[in-house]
Amino acid sequence: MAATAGRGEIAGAGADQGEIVGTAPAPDGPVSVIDYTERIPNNVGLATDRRLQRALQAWQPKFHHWWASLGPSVPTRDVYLRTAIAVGRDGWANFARVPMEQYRWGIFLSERNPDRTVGFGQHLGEPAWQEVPGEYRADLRRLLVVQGDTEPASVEQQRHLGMTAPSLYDMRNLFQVNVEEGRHLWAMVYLLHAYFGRDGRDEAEQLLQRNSGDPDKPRILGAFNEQTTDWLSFFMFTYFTDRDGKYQLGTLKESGFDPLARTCEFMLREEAHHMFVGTTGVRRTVERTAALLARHGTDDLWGHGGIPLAVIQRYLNFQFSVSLDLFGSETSSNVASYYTAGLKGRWMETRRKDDHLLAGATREIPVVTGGAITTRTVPMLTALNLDLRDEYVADCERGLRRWNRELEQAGLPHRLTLPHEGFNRKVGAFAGHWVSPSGELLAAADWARRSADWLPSTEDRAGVAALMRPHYEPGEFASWIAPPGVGINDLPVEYDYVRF
Ligand code: BYC
Repeated sequence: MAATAGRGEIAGAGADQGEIVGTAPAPDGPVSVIDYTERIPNNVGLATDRRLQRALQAWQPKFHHWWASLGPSVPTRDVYLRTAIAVGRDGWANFARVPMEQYRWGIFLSERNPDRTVGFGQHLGEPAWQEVPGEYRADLRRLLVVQGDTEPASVEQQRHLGMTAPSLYDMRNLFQVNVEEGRHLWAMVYLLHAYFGRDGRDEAEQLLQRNSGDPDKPRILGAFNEQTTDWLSFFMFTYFTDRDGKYQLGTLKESGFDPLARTCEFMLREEAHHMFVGTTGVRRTVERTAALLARHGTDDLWGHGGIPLAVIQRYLNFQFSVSLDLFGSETSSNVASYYTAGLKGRWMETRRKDDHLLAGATREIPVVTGGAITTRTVPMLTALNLDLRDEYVADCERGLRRWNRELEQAGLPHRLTLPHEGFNRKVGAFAGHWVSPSGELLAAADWARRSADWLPSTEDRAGVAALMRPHYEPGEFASWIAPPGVGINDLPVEYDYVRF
């Protein structure tokens, strides 16, 4: 029987001596096995393209240098990590203890469907492109660069979190997320090198030269220059910001440019773990807070080793609002031309029951005019950023329901809520306006007076920081977070997932 993602087998003599070798666990779907004998593991036949191979091999030491200087800062002996060994539907993950610096980052594309056609826009029904159409070269390169830029940015933002991990289990999950973001960078760099010649190689260099928060060479998108100050921000980041990644990758997976679609399809499988880390990380934090709140009858939980629910809500407000900015403006001529050209589709494009052209379609978008939030009708094509954002918000609500169940089960009346879409926005219709979490349009002075109730304050961050003490004994967990129900890959929660 096939292993499924997240339950892959450990090659070698067991969890302790396992190494990343061997074939995929017997799959029941078609697989394409990744070649780990190559210096750059890949399933794209790199060995047959000497020029490309040489170019990527020249980039590889720069990547390793970047990882060593801006990747995880805690020194470890090895970490229990999963690595992709096959890209088919089943049996793609292999778990083993790996010294982090020896992690095998590689290039993995989902299998090619030779019958695939462009699913939307003016090229609807034409065979999917195996090369970059000349007229779309600049737009495609831009999409790859923006996507690629976020991946190393998040590793940089999370660099020091290992120092204060609430458990070895959580530390391992952090490192798993980090190595996979590193691999996603490889995914974009491969496409840049393989399909964009010299420009692509230059862009690949730049991806390592911009750095999160750097005043001179910042990362491209706003949220990736914010600091991930502590583990609560990390869980909120993996819940809200990685989820933007899931939705953006979902639209690029529909691309008419087939190598991009196949790349994103495989990235999305890895992304599922990042969603898991965010959903369960926040859930376990809320679980502990709910238990303490019920026991002590007060939300002033600092002295009891927990994070007040009001602080969790403020962290949530912040991360949700900066993640909404990542969708761009509600009306965008960029998104209209990406769609019409067949470069970037909608979420679940192929399942939508319309003409996939959207020429005459319209929709309402929010606008702020005359001191009020109203709507205006615009061509659907220009509103596709909002279409995607709506899908994202609906998904965010689902996680929130799970967190609120923890409060319900503890017999508490409190509930977490998503703030209004206009709250704390820097991009789009609400930028430059002051909107409360409940959607009230405020004067600047009112905002200045009240925003400390809605966004994490310096004191909140200091209180959370004071709780961030490392817990490096197997099975030990920090006071502010409940342990998970199960361990990784069926191992016990007490397993020593990271060794020093
Ligand atoms: N910050 O026409 P507009 C992930 C720029 S996360 C700064 O409304 P458009 C991950 C915009 O570039 C997913 N600038 O925007 C998560 C444009 O500039 P130009 C990353 C911004 O183009 C966690 C101008 O403002 N992938 O994978 O329709 C961990 C006008 O904007 C921002 C992608 O985003 C901002 N927030 O949409 C690891 C997919 N927003 O062209 C990884 C690729 C907008 O005038 N990117 N601007 O110079 C895209 O599809 C689009 O570029 C965007 C923006 C959705 C980002």
